[in-house]
Amino acid sequence: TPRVFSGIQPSGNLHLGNYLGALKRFVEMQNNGIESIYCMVDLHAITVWQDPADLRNATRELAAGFIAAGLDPEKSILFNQSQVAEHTQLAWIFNCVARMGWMQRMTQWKDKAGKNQQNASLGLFAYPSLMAADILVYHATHVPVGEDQKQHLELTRDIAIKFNHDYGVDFFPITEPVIEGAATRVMSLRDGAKKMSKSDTSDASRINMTDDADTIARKIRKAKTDPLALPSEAKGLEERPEARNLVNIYAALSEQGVDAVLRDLGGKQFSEFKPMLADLAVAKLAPISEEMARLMQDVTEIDRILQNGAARARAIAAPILDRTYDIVGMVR
Ligand code: AQP
Repeated sequence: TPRVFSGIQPSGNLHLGNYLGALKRFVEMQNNGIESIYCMVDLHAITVWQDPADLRNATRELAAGFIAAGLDPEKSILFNQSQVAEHTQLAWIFNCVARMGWMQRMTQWKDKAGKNQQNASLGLFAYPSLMAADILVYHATHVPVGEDQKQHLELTRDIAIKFNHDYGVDFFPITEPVIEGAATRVMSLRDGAKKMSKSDTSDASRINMTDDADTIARKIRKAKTDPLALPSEAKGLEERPEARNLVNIYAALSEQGVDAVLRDLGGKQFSEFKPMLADLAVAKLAPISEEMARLMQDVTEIDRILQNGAARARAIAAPILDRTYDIVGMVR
């Protein structure tokens, strides 16, 4: 039976890319009746420095974002990673399965560690091993993510394959990444070559889930574009990364294909298209951000939901970790 797992880091600035690439699709999976486990991955967040008070707030705000976007804590399991110790316990086993060379090839490691790798945290280097544990401690079969996580998911498969091979078992499933839709890689509004990112120092580069209507409209109005009109088919967006990005966002928000959008809107200038996109973005995001703000007024309720989710998550993870320890030869 299919089981879905995915996570988002509570590192602040939850943005439109996280929503379209991840959250919105989590809700679709849940509503298709697939057993779904979603995690605020706080242990991943601290691989780079997080102020403790900010981390606490970002974790609750992310949980509010999940619920406001349509995740039902009764149907899906919602929790934060550090409350289920089995993730880190399995990650240690995987640290002993994975190879240094595998980690060194990860583009996120290279990007985030930058030039001074010696000064990056050991946690940042081992990040993909913990991510493999997040997924495999539930024997999850499908992982909905944005395009940027594809390489980490391939590594998750490699770890499962090597574990199964080394111990001569058929224990961990080979998970399928689910990377689909018009917005698997939402780009920065200021630079069509960079992905929209929480850590971009320019706030104008992204639409935050907490932005109000005026801010969203202003950021879209100022988004970088080219002087041409919209083409009438997707082919016409090749070599036009900024235009393609805005059309992809429109398509994803309006739940249409890019070709369908361009059949309607081809020939329009950006001066006309941008206000349409802004109206659509506000219509879709404002109810979510309002609900997030409402939920954040009662953090004890959020904490209760996370705690309850953690207990349900642990009930699945504990027996799988136990069997893993048996396979590895730990005396119990
Ligand atoms: N620009 C994006 N387009 C589509 N999907 C995206 N995701 C992230 N950025 C985009 C997806 O969101 C989920 C959670 O991401 P995360 O917080 O775990 O990872 P991240 O890559 O660290 O997010 P950011 O926003 O880019 O943060 P920084 O700046 O720290 O790198 C994942 O499914 C991811 O694919």
